[in-house]
Amino acid sequence: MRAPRVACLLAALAAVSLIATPVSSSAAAPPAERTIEDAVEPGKAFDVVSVTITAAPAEGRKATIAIQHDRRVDVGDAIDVWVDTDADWEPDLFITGTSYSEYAVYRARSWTTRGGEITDQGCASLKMDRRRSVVRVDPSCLAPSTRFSASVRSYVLDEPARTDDYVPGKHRFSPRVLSYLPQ
Ligand SMILES: [Ca+2]
Ligand SMILES: [Ca+2]
Repeated sequence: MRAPRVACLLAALAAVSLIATPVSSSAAAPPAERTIEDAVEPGKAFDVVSVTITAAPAEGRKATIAIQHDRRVDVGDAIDVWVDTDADWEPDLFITGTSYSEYAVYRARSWTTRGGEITDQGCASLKMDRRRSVVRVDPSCLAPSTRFSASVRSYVLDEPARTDDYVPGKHRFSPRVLSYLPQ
């Protein structure tokens, strides 16, 4: 009689810990990485199929926003990325670039208004290569940051606005990710 009861108790404890662990950790801190899958859409000019947002490995290092496309980058392909670094769901940085890796970085005043250009401050960079566009960003370049989120628009210069692909959506941020891996 005793052994089954102990086994039963252990199973119950295991079940409780399985339930309790993810709930408490997600309430305390966001994950260090998230991937947002996006539909394959032939009607989009420079289709995005996923965006993976990853914490910087340590203070002073860069976090990454890796955008996967369904084809190789070509002349005229372009990327806009908004980043919220102070966790108020308002854009702080705006990175815009065209193939293959010409880009500019601005402070963002809103989703549609840029502040000053800060490309030479090393806050962020963009590299478009084969099927990937990768933004590397210093989450704390404007102010100390603990979590961040991103929003992506891909498009082709001179193509109509309806062919733009927004992930996770137009003027919408991804769920938050840690700015830095816990040390
Ligand atoms: Ca898509
Ligand atoms: Ca913000």
